Amino acid sequence: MAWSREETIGRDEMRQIQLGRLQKAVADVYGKNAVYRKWLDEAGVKPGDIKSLDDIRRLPFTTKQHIRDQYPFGLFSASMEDIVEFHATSGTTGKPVVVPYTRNDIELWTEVMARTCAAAGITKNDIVQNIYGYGLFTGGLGTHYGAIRVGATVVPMSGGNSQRQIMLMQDFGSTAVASTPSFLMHLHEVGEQMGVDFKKLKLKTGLFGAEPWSDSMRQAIQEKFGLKACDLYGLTEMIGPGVSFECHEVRDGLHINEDFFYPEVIHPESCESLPYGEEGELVLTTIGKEGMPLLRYRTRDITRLRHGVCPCGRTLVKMERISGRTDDMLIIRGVNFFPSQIEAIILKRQGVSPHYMVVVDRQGSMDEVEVRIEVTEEFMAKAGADVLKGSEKEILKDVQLARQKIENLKRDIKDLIGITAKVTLVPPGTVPRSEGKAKRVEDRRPKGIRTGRP
Ligand code: DLL
Repeated sequence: MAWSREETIGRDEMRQIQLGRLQKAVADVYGKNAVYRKWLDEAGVKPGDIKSLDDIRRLPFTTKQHIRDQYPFGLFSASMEDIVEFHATSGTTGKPVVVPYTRNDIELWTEVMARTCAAAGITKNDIVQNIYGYGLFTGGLGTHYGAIRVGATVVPMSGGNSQRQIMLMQDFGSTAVASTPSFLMHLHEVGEQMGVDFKKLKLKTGLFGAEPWSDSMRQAIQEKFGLKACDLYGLTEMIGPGVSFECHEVRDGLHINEDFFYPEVIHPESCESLPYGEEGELVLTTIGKEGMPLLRYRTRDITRLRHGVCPCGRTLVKMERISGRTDDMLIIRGVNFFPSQIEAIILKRQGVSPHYMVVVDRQGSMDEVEVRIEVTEEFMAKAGADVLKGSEKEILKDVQLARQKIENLKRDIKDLIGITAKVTLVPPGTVPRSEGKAKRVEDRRPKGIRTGRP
């Protein structure tokens, strides 16, 4: 069942709501923020020029760099006395992006996250173990607000503390979990060492996002934990988690909260708007936010949009699961690929685990790719035992098996992506783990030649 009426209204009514809110958003930034007023003046657009939704194309784009250039408060449209909370990106590649929330923004966030929780099937009968980080990262508090709004009991764990997470998951009988998919896979490893069978726990729902994850990863999580995994998308600049969500009934694309975030898809190079159904970069405009409304924000995330009524009854426009980012995209010897494609390959093969790292380097004028993949504990234990036994025949068999695995993985990578990569099998636990988003790429090439993109 949908949480709010707006999730199931007709197209005409939605477009009317969107137009009214878009007009207000443009008038607000023009009237309340000197930087946006300058940008709009430069683009030759006045708030009164927005007469239809198509007029959004007349507005200039906003990029992460634009926000960084105004660090920390230059793009705020509300005064400090109306701001009640800050969040920010981690800022690993420079100054963080700081986002302010007014009371109404917190209300909007709570509303979209309540929709998300309800769509995943979370109710007041659930105990939600919230593993997203609390603090400046938006995952923890966003999920917290939404879960409380639907009446669930929140266990505000934040990230890390794997053994404690598992202990409380067992003792409290958590029925839902909210986490990055990579961290949950890590918990499974730790749990296995503790002798925990996660399938016997009460978990039945999972809210996963904050990083790209494949359908194979979804299947692996569902099998290992015996739960239903729903995707959840968002970004700090917009609000945090809650831009779009999957319904547990269908899980085929994410419903966009388009009454608050107006979506477009553009060609990442020509910046032309693309029709529904075509893949490109997602661009979002906040229509309803007060602290820092953003016009046509370039997310760098790649997806496509779809209209239509979902069998769950929601009429909200859907976006496909994110296939990668324009700026994460690796271009190796002219071939474009996303590291997440490697994950799907690994998950199909026995004896290796989905902990991997793609290392890109340049030898002379050639790009070289190495994919480091962890073997499973079982594989390692058997090989170790054979060495101890000193059985030459068995050791030889293990080596042959490892070689075969490497060849198979190399072939899979070549078939899917078209590049010849070096595959190295490494012992379990040696690929660095992250408590938040997994870091999958180490690009050692000089900066200018990494992706060929600005
Ligand atoms: O990751 C907000 C969030 C928290 C979303 C918890 C979902 C759950 P940022 O740290 O600003 O915000 O990172 C935003 O993460 O532009 C995407 O590239 C990526 N991302 C977020 N959700 C997904 C997802 C949070 N479901 C960036 N699938 C976005 C793929 C995702 N990528």
